[in-house]
Amino acid sequence: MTGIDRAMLLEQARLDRQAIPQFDPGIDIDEAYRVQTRLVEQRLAGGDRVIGMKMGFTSRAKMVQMGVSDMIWGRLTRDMQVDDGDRVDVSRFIHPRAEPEIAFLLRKPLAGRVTAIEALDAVAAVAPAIEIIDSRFRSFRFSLTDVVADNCSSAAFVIGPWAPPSIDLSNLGMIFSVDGRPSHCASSAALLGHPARSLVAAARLVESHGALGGELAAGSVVLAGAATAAVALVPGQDISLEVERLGMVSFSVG
Ligand code: OOG
Ligand code: MG
Repeated sequence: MTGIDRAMLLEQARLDRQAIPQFDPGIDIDEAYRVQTRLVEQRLAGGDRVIGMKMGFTSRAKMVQMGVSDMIWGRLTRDMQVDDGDRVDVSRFIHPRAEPEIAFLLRKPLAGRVTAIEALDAVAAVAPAIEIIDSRFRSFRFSLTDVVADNCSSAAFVIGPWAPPSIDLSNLGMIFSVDGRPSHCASSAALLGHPARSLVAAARLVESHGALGGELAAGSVVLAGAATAAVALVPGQDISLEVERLGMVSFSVG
């Protein structure tokens, strides 16, 4: 199967809301990122626009839940963004899950080998965020190359109020709640010891893969990855994340 075939099957699975079996092994990680590029290009051809990047498997909780241990990244597009507090119609998805994250907004471009201090210096604002993931693969079972090709399961994201970048992100409590009851709790330190490390990795990866024009552009959004395991979404739920000092982000499941 060619890369274009894989990209078309994944896009069709998304549009049909119909999960597909895992691909046969046999592509390497670079080829998997090329499939992801093709997959997202189909959406751009329909008028969508890339607005940033998501990191995945940046916490142990996620690696353990999904049985995958390498960091991955995917593209965020404008059509994937849901307004804070909105109702999300989950009939759009196959088997959606939500997970608690932290978002960065960049004020200047970032690429290549940078220190955490340099990465944070490029940040205009930080916010609590929730990612909705929806693997196009049956039962959320995939290999590393499968999930990369599938734009890292990304389906939608919600960003809460932007806060100043001067807030110390090293150890902030994160409470992820369903219907107002805490479901998972974590510290922002669950993200590689400090969420800025996820941004450092993002800058290195875009440049080494020559993706997104080789840099995280000024104005782009970076999701640092989930701090806890993801929660399956069911209509009627209210999903919220409160991050100490950053505030609250939420949506309801319709
Ligand atoms: C892959 C996406 C991982 C994260 O935040 O770790 C991810 C998946 O779990 O299906 O988005
Ligand atoms: Mg995520």
